Amino acid sequence: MSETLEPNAARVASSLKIRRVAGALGAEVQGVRLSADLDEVTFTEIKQALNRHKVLFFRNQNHLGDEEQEVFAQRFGTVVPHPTVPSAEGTRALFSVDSKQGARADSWHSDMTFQPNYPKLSLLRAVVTPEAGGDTVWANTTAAYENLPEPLKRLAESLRAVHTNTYDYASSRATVSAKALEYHGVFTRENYETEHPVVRIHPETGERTLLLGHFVKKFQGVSLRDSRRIFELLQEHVVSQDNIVRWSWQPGDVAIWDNRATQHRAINDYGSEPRLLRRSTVEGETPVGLDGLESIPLTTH
Ligand SMILES: O=C(O)CCC(=O)C(=O)O
Ligand SMILES: [Fe+2]
Repeated sequence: MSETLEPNAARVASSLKIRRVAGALGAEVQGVRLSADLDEVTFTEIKQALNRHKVLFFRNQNHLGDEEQEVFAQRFGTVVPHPTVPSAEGTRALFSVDSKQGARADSWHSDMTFQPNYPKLSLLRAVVTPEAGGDTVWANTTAAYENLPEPLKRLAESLRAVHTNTYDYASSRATVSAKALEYHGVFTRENYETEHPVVRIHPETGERTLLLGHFVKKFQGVSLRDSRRIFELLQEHVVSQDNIVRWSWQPGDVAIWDNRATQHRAINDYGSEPRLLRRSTVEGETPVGLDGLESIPLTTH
């Protein structure tokens, strides 16, 4: 890893404390009050830490309401709404992860990869958390690529995947609640499909990273049956136990992740308890594969 990603230099100038949470990725940042007018030194240090640790956690950000979250997220770039799920009431582009609305997000994905320039970064704030459970886990898709044996790296590099928002949500569930079905209906009310390289080059760190997750429908030029097998083979390397970090939420916590270098999912172990988080997503760049070929939108809107 390049020395320029080390946060030590900037640490002298700001009061940030960075504590790694797991071996593979993830760090808790202490000593900062997130807001739109955060000084440039601290903000730069946060962005450097994000490139290095992939997901950052901030406790006790209870001063952030919906409005403050939205303006802070804008510091990172253009904040984009979800294309099919209406934004939370009274907000410009906040996405509600609300258990009462059937949103459980409990399978591995990167956000909105069914779009060409899917978000580079997501910012999630806990509003209501269950007494126990409802954690979120993230996986490091850069390490997943790096740790593949050479022949599997070559296989991944040769593949292009079709990502869709109308993925087969119900296939891994014995039962699906009426609320979850209704939510899925809204999520899929318009079809978005994009062809992405399976290995993309991260535009900021230059690292290679695996671009998979539950929006993958198939690989181009490969049967559905073989696609499923290849997907499982590669995806298992992403989500292995030694490649993840887990965060146990308290109200006022904020997580910011590099959506180009991670996947995530919620742990659905809190029954009917309420759980509410609010997410901002910041527009990303269209991925480029190792052959220089960009992602291709397969649907028009
Ligand atoms: O509910 C969670 O923990 C994660 C939700 C999610 O996938 C997201 O906010 O992008
Ligand atoms: Fe997500």
